[in-house]
Amino acid sequence: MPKDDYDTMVRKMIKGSEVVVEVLDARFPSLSRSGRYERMVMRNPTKKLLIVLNKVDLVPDHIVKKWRRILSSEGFKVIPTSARERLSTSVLRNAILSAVKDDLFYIIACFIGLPNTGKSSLINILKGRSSAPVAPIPGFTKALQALRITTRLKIYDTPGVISKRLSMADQILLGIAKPEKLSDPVKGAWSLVQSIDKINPNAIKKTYEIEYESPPEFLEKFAEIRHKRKKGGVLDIETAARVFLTEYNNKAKIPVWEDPDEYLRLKQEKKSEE
Ligand SMILES: Nc1nc2c(ncn2[C@@H]2O[C@H](COP(=O)(O)OP(=O)(O)OP(=O)(O)O)[C@@H](O)[C@H]2O)c(=O)[nH]1
Ligand SMILES: [Mg+2]
Repeated sequence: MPKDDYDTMVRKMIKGSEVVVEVLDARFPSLSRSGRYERMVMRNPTKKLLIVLNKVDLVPDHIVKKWRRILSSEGFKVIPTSARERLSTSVLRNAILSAVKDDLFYIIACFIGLPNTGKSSLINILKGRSSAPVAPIPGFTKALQALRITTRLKIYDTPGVISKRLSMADQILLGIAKPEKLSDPVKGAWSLVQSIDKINPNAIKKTYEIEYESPPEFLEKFAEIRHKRKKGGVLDIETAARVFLTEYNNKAKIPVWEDPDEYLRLKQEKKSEE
């Protein structure tokens, strides 16, 4: 289904829901936000928006706390969770139920967000058994799925929608660009190394114990230690690039997250320019 149709589907869901739960990747809260959907919910005073920072198991506590403070100060109710470790999922259920007034007995909530942030995983836990298919493949949920969580609460799982404002480099960093769909995986891998180095210059070096001066040098050494060679013994950089990208997406081995202080600094800078 084309991306625009997913967007239409999510908009329809937001229109039909009392509570909208925006699931962000706790590693990249600012990058994974959708201002457009947020504004759509905020414009309507009868709707409530909850922001979930999921995958907190991949981020140090003090970073999660800072993001929570920042987003709360912007006026949002923020709930940090980990579907993997089943952290705070009942807090999330209670927050959804108490977001609306008591006189409203039946509540419809929808979960929105970029692909792969953990929407289906969280809904499965709230439901208590696997109902929404989960996969390490971005764009796994293809259609709307309604799940009754309690007598009062029905939740719609929506497919993740990639915003047009996200650059390819950011999509790769967020792990939502499928390696097999990239026209040039080598350039994709270089871009990922560059993005990660910018945020945390030691993350890749420590994870793979490889010293390098540039992304191409890293990838060559990565191909070497993974024994990726073509017939004749020449290094197979393209296969190494795919392996590196796939590992990054599926195993979350590299410790990397957006810096909340940098976010605040940029926000301040923008303000003083206005
Ligand atoms: N480490 C970690 N991984 C998680 C967590 N929640 C989900 N995942 C993993 O993230 C991947 C995507 O999870 P899904 O629940 O399918 O994500 P989704 O948001 O429904 O994705 P789409 O359907 O593509 O929009 C899976 O490999 C999950 O196992 C979490 O809290 N921590
Ligand atoms: Mg899903």
